[in-house]
Amino acid sequence: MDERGLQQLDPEVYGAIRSEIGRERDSLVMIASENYASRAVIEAQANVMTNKYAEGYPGVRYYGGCDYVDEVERLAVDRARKLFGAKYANVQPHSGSQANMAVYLSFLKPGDLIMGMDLRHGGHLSHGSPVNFSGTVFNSISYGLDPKTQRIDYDQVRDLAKKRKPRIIIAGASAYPRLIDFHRFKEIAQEIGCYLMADIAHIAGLVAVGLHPTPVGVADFVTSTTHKTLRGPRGGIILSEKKYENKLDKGVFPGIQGGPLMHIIAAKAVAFGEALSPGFLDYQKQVVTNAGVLAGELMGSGFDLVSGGTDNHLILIDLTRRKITGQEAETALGRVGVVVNKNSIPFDKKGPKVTSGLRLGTPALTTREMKEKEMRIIAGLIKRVLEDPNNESVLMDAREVVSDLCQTFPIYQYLDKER
Ligand code: DSN
Repeated sequence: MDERGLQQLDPEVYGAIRSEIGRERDSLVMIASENYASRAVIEAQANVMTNKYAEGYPGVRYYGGCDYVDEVERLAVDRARKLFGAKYANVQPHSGSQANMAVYLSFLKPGDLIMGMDLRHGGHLSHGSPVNFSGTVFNSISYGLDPKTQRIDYDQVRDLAKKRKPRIIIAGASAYPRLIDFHRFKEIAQEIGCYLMADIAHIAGLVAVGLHPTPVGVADFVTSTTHKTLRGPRGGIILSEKKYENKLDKGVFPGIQGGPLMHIIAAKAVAFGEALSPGFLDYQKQVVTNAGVLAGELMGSGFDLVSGGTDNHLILIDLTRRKITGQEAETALGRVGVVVNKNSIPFDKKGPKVTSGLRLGTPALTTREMKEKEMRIIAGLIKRVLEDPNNESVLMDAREVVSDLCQTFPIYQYLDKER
């Protein structure tokens, strides 16, 4: 076998990866769903377990040679259960969407009615959007936010659920800056006799340390990704009760997946171990503090925020009253090295490719150990850029501020030694 390293064997791919390392280091990553995985997580996913087929579950596989992959899957499951206080964990879903798909297909029939938050109000594609499998395999209806408070209108959720009687209600979001009351959702689900699924992909890290009320033990099913606030490898998990174990296990494999990605499961185990360590609470506290300070500074500078602030790791700026669209704002900030994404806001008059909103998050900046002081600096530069996006001298100054911050808060220094 050719045992040359990547740099020698494939300089093109190696070059792109080196460029990506540079991009992640030299910019302020403020996409609310992104983070920097630790060295240990990255090392764990770049391992020979990528070679191993392991259809089935630990101890009951359809392939020989599974002793060591069994070991890492057991570790991942045990740690996930401990981290979230769950009776059951499945760590095999390749992604959050796969986790959601496995739940739906385990407990619903094609054509059944599902009910999630409207994508345009902050929901997720896999919660019933018509352009996603969840809205084509199943019939779907959606609840939205209260136009005044821009928070979940639980009375509307209840009225809609009582009228339309979905088989499952999905509580969870991709762009909702406020706490979600899973108990209120559970009451509604119980009232109409349907399942409740909580998708905590965005807030999993906060939930793990108790900074957001947990849906575990409240919702029938809890799904998540592992790479956002949880800071693990890209992937998904399902948490639930013992009574649903058989159906969920079969729903994932053979239901929707074949061989699990055992190298990723090894990295999930590492990430759950990191999340169980005491430092993780401090990290999550700082994520929330940073988001609060950033929100306060932006509002102090005259920006409108959806719902008037944040309780979690993300902020949604409403640009309606400004002379700039979400798309233009994303581009302008991108030019100075602040990486964000345009995002629809509730009742947005602009389409999803333009939008009137900008979503910002603090998980990645906080991993770089930035704190309140840096949030104030960043809020100032966002204001200057968004108010004068075509002024080259404003952009040049902002680029310098970004560069100073990136140098003061370095990341992935160990990769320099691995050229
Ligand atoms: N696309 C992810 C996000 O950015 O929130 C959700 O899957």
